[in-house]
Amino acid sequence: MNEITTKINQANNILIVSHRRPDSDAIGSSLAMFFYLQSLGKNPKVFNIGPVPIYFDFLPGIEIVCSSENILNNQFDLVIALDLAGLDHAGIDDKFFKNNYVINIDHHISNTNFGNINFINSQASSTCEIIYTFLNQVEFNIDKNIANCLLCGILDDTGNFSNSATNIISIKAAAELISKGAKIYKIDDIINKNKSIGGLHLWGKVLSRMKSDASGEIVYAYIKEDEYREYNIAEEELDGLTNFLNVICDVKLVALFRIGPDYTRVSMRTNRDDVDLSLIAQRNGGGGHKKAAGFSIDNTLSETSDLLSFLKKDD
Ligand SMILES: [Mn+2]
Repeated sequence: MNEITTKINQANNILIVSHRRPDSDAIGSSLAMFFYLQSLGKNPKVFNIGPVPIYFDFLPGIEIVCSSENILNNQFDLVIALDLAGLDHAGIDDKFFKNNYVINIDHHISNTNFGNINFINSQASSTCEIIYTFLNQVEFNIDKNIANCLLCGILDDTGNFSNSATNIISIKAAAELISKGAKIYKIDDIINKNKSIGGLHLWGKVLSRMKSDASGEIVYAYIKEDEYREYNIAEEELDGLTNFLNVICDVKLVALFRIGPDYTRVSMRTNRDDVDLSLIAQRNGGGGHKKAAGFSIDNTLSETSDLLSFLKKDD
């Protein structure tokens, strides 16, 4: 922790970067760090390759998130990577990280420790929780903007304080963030109630495709990315669908395949304590947590492909 504050004190131009297809934790922690650095008189910038879901527009500071790689041509004294389990998740050339001094702050158990300083706490519910603890330790006075950003990440990564990542620190942090002005009901409206009719029609189609393996323990479904266009919806409308599949009881894991033109992305969830999805993800070149993880395949698949083979490698 001291090492981190020393490096921040020495730096002026600082780039904050998180993972592509950012979630509440990536964006919330990035913006909270941005406001903190700005209050220290630094010159911080936030980069995310995107796409940044439009429903994050309510977050204070969202307009400063830059998705153009041109920003990477600037000189930085320091790069702070947040919620970024591995360099390949940033969606940019690894060289950028190799050429800069990197502080890596994350809660993914699969984090590859790519930073010059690695502050990884896989017990933390979220990167936002880690940032909250950090700001308290440096006795920084959290304001309303930072409180909203941090609570957004904590609320989403804990599944509204209900999943296995939920811990006493996240709940205490939430209470304090609310006392600082965070609006929990507004955050919940934005991150959990952001679908359109067309989006739910597509959810229905994907749900109707659910299949299970012979044992009935693995349940999976797929979506083809051109269906977003067919239904005239943004990709982010499918956010939450993998969590929704995870309401099925007595299964080992659920998975959603997002089939693109030259890649396929797989997200997995489980409720079982004896299953470690981060291992399945890592075997396929991905990462994540024990109960929520994902990976990408470098080619497109068809609905008749052996989707199950990617999930069963750990057996
Ligand atoms: Mn996270």
